[in-house]
Amino acid sequence: MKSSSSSSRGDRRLSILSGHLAPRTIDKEGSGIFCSPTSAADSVFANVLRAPEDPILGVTIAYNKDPSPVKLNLGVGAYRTEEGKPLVLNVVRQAEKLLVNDRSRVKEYLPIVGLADFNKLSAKLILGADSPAILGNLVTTVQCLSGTGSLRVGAEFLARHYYQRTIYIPNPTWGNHGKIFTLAGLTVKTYRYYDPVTRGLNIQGLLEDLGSAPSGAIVLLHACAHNPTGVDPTLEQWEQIRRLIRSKSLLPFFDSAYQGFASGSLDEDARSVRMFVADGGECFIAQSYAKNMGLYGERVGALSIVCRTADVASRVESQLKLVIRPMYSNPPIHGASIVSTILKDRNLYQEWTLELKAMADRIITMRKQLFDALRARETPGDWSHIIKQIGMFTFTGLNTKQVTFMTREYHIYMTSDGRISMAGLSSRTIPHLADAIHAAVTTIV
Ligand code: PGU
Repeated sequence: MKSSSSSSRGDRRLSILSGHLAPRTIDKEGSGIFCSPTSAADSVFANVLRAPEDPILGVTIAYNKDPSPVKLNLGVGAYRTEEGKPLVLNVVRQAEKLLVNDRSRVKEYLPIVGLADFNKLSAKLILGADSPAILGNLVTTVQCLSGTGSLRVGAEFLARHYYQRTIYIPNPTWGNHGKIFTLAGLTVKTYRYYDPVTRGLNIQGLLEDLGSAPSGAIVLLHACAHNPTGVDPTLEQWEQIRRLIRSKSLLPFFDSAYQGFASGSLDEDARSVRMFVADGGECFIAQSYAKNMGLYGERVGALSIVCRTADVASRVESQLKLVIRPMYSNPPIHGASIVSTILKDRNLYQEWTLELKAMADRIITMRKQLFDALRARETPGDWSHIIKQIGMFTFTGLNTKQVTFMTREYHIYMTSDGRISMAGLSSRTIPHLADAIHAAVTTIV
């Protein structure tokens, strides 16, 4: 970059002042922008405000700064072993070895929609191998950047091609949902979901709110293991929700970030989605392999759009490409290759289901142990929701002040809404957490 002081063409420059910005000099002939010698106050970004940390990922940043040897991170939803370590699944290591040893593999660009095998296998995984929608070519699937990227691509497509701009998301929901859909250009509204009194589903409120949504509105549904509440509808309640959604021509958009993590069974956890696909109506599904294959940082996921005809599905796909191409051109190859290697090999697939079940079971064991530990301490309150809730999280009911207290006094890190990641616990750390919860609820109201 040229510096204005070193140039002899100062007379040919136009000086501008924009708001609080420092003066800049612009070459009249348009050959470039020349910055003045800098001090922090002169920066063209001097008026940029510091943004707060992310409410979920920021918890890890705070945790990393804490020197305490007893610190515990229950913020981010990431699986840990009994030893408190991140886990790379055995099948993932095996698939990676196969990939490395296969000299025919190259690092060329993938197509805009990603790896074809991966897309087909992902649709099968969520919809079922014998799904009539797949057999009839009614589904278009594109590989995206994990669950978040899949949601965003779906949202951008809807904002461009769908007549209704309003999306209803549950209250509460994963903190990023509102931001993803708003930035894509949709209007976000909420529907009642959780009842803090019963610590269960507010089915009445949910049906009322969706019942008064405008025809065609989009509805975000968590396929299973609702984040943050751990409260899922029963199959009968799903059926009620489905009937209402279809009768009002609402458009379901499933977020499936925890398939296999709720019950330990991939098919069981896909039942809600399959119920909606079986009725022949349209439906969006964002899948993530972050949790169920432990591929967090590989950013591997898929967006499937189930349409009414094969022709519509292929036209939708052609437009998805126009969404993706200017955003990130095409997705990364490695994670999707791992997933497709596992999904298409009978033995690896079988081994994956066992490893997945073991993770789900360990989480369930942690629920039981935490519940027992609180009972043993005679901690005031009914803690049965710890064993009733499903998936990676417990929505404890602890308030922000109690959470702050637990972080300050016990070095336990969690999101301020009182959500704890059960996957971050081990038999060794449960007594510490139970002591902290006991102290929090008996000290702070
Ligand atoms: N949808 C839901 C419901 C989620 O809980 C998450 C991750 C995602 C989508 C996105 O996951 P991807 O990694 O993009 O596949 N939620 C976790 C992870 C941390 C975060 O907020 O991204 C959580 O702790 O809530």
